Amino acid sequence: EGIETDTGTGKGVFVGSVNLGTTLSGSTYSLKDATRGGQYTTNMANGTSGNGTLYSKSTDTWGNGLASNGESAAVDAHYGASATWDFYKNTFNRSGIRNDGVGAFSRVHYDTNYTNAFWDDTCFCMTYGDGSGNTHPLTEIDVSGHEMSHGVTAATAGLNYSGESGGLNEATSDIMGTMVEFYANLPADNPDYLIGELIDLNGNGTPLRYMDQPSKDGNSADSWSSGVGNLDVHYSSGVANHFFYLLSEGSGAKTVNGVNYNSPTVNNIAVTGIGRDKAAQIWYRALTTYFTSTTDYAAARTATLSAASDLYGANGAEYNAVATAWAGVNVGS
Ligand code: ASN
Ligand code: ZN
Ligand code: CA
Repeated sequence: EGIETDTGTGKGVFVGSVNLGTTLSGSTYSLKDATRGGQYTTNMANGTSGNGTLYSKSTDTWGNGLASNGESAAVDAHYGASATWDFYKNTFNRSGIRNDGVGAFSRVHYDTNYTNAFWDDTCFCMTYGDGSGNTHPLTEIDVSGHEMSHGVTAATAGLNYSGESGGLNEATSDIMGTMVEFYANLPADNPDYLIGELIDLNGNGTPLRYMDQPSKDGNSADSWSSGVGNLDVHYSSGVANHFFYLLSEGSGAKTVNGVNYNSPTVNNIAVTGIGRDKAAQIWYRALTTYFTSTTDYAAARTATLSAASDLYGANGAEYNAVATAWAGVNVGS
């Protein structure tokens, strides 16, 4: 019996109706994508150990958009992995998380009432819980991009997950997760500079994090101060998330894709954005060329300036915008 690469269709909880990379083996279709390093998606069926069971069936139509249909979260996860693969390949010519052509697999329905998602370098896999009440899975696309970007950071800079380097590690995941969301540009998930705006982890409709003004979450830092490295890494990340927003879009009030932002700066420093695509190139080059396990905010400033100089010229508009955006979050020379 033959094995062939196919294109299935699915309807996820958050991605809406999408095409999926699948495999037909004999008369059985599975969520396994040979075109992207063999990435596949498995069902943990509320378990917490092992690799789960590959999603397989006799038709190539998956999920119905409702969380009550267990395939719907699998559609989100499988599509999120494919969008993350395509984003890194087409934006940075990076072939997979380790740039070795090997795809990661994704596990859904991990545990019961599990309100998190995580990357694990050991299994080289992505895992999603079903959220509180097992009714709203954590499978939004910016979460997929966030978690898999932890794998990219581990394979490159290796930023230690504590102190200021930990904040930079988390921010790298928020930045690249957001870029994956913009790359996918799904009608069902309007791209924005908010993290996890659809999964409702807070239970009141608010996102987990806000890149334009991180303090809106009640915990994150908008700008650098000497104690910022003592915060949880998901809050010290605010400094770099804010830097990235400012570098992309500039300071003050702005509407992007119908979403209103307001990004204040230290001392009302005016920042003119260079666009998210150039900002992402600068961040990725800094991450993969200059950041190390112990990079702190001052070193991240130097690294991103070097990256901007490499990519767009010394003392060009992009270089100067990097300097101004860091000044706007109180990271100076
Ligand atoms: N979802 C969390 C994160 O990526 C998991 C963790 O604590 N690392 O930050
Ligand atoms: Zn993270
Ligand atoms: Ca988002």
